[in-house]
Amino acid sequence: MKDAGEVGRRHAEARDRYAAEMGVDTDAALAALARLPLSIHCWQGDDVGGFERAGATLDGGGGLAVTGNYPGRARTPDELRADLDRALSLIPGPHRVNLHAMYGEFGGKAVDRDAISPEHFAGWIAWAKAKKYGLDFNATCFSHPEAADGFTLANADPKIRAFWVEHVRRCRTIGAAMGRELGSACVHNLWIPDGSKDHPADRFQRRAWLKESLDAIYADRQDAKLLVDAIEGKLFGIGSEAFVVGSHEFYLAYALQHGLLPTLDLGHYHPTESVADKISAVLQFSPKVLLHLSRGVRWDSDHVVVLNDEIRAVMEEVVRARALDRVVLALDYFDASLNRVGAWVTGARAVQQGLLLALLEPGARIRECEAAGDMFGRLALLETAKTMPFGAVWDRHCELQGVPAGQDWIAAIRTYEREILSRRG
Ligand code: RNT
Ligand code: ZN
Repeated sequence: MKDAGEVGRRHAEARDRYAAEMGVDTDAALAALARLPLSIHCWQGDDVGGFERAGATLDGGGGLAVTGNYPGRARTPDELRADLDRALSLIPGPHRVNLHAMYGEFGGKAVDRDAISPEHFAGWIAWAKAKKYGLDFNATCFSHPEAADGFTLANADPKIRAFWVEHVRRCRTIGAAMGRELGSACVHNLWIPDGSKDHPADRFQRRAWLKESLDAIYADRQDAKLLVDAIEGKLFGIGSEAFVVGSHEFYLAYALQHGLLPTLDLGHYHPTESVADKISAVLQFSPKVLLHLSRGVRWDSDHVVVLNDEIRAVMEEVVRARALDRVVLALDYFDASLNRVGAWVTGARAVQQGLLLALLEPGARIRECEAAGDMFGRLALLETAKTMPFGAVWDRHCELQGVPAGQDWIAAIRTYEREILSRRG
């Protein structure tokens, strides 16, 4: 641990420089950062396996590819919770944990997706309550025999559509129960894999079925104080290269028409398309937007998030749009080739650092330049902002939030690996 005095001293110096050179109040930036929760996805901890069948991992169904076989994957709910606790102790708060329906605790019984209920999540809710975490939730419409032909809510078979409608309806009830128990609205996000490898003869009918299924699902009224609904579109997946039923346009239109949040996943667009640019467009029409923070490498590969230009641009747009209370931030990636607790912490801290950088941007001054037509001034200010002592402000944030500053979190993860993860068979 860095000596507290040193972190404070360095921050005091940085604070003076930000105030004098950028017209930025670092304390105000830290206060804003400390208010914004980040929803941590449980599925990085076990390679999107879940607890329905012992030792299950993603079996292709769903177009999500998890690669790698690094030792230490969580095999039980208790292991996953312990790993999450360790990760969250190294990530500045406030914390939320994002669960998928496949992570229910079924006590060794086979409980199919159309039969799950809040009791199967009692262990998660009790844990979250004790630890003061919020919970978010997702229906799991993949890795299941009824999804084997690649279609769920847009399946040609009405019985299969009804099965998945029932699953998602139950998931929304479970989400509302989480919201009620924890006193904080649960965000339920719906993503389905439906699509096809090659060009279908009839795109229209598939989308009509999906619309019909969604209408049946969202006809159930849930209290907005307990449950917030989001829907996530996508461009393509493995096995759905030519056609995805739930495309961006489909879900954006549906969300706006029905008052649901559109979910924008950083991996779900053409690689040259900017998700950052979409934020100020969508927020003209939707009160809020859910961001799935991920990192594509050449494709929607779901690599661990790092502090790259894309993350920075997204966070800049959130801050510049004064939309900090209009975005829901959630991690969404899965890399099985490295220490999974390290993957969580690396990505979460990168997101928060991107947000802090954006909050430390000399916003008022660059707007003045822009209003005066001084484009050189705007560019030059943004460039000089890049060499400001951002790290000193970040370390102060960590200290204030009671998590390790600097590099100390790396050693904590190595210790956990030595003592816990490496002992798992
Ligand atoms: C898939 C979507 C979706 C999933 C999670 C596991 O392409 O991004 O959000 O990653 O639900
Ligand atoms: Zn996603």
